[in-house]
Amino acid sequence: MSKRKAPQETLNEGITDFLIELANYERNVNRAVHKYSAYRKAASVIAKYPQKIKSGAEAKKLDGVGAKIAEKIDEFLTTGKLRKLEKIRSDDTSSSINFLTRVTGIGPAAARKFYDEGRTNVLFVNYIISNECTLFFIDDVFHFNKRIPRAEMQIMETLILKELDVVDPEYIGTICGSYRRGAESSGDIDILLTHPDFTSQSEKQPKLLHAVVDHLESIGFVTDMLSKGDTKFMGVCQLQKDEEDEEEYFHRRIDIRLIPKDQYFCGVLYFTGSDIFNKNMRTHALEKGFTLNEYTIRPLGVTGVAGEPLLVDSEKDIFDYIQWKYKEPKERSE
Ligand code: DCP
Ligand code: MG
Ligand code: MN
Repeated sequence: MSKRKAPQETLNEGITDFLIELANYERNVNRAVHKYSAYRKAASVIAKYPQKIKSGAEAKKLDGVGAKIAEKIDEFLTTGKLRKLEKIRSDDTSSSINFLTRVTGIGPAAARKFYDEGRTNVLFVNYIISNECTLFFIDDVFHFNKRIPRAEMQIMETLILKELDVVDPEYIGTICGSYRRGAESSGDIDILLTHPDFTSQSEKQPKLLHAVVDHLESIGFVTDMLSKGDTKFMGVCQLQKDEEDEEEYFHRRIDIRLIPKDQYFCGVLYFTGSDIFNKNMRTHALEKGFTLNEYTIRPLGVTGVAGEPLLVDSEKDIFDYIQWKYKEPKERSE
């Protein structure tokens, strides 16, 4: 996508490249998310700057470029390289960790853990990743087995909905799962996402999902990727500690699904669960002559063949079709 940018955007490529390399180093090796963001921000304002930068002082006038970065720009402009980067590149630990993050698609925390465990074999790491959190040390670093307190879920919900709006105010997002049912704690974060541009009749729009994931990654919230498809992302996230917070937040499992607008409410109903409630509701739907799944509700003909999907504009519509009393998410444990 960025291949065909206007020519002036490559004017300062030398500078933006080294800033991004430094950003990745800070995130992947030092786990310094704020430094990572600072370098990213500087790279992004410089990429938009329409002239060739001739000095650190000139760059420093831009919002997001501070004294330290200006100094590095001067060094780069006079010597054509950066001692700090040369050192990083020749360092064993940082190049191994960087390598793992690039090749396996895992994030910095996991990469560091793998490295510390002496497991730098990419195939091995891939194997572990594909068997998701079955190994003690993955569990140890991510705390996947620890439930997420509701208060933390609420902070994440606020953050996610706010950031969705930043990417595009037209997104609609709902945190489903046990959280939506009012649970005091949740096992993971289940986000459903839709956008008016995406319906079951339109083409696939993986970009709508990836834009959100990339953004959540760029602010340091999404830390690791376990799998990324056109409509489903599975990964790891972590709230950043803020000045007033006493303790660090754990890594948490996060699932994001992109759903066509016309199938959104069937999706929300399904992913709100519980699984037992879903099963019971389906059984009831069948008794009333409908087949219900995570995508659609369809009437069953006398021969048992499902017809066209019915129009659904809310969860309540689905209850109405099957003549069932509406149940609030809180009442959906079974
Ligand atoms: N679901 C289902 N059948 C399954 C798996 C999932 O109906 N076999 C639906 C109901 C679940 C929802 O998807 O509520 C989300 O799945 P989770 O495994 O995340 O379950 P919960 O969010 O309900 O519980 P937890 O707090 O453990 O995450
Ligand atoms: Mg869940
Ligand atoms: Mn889930």
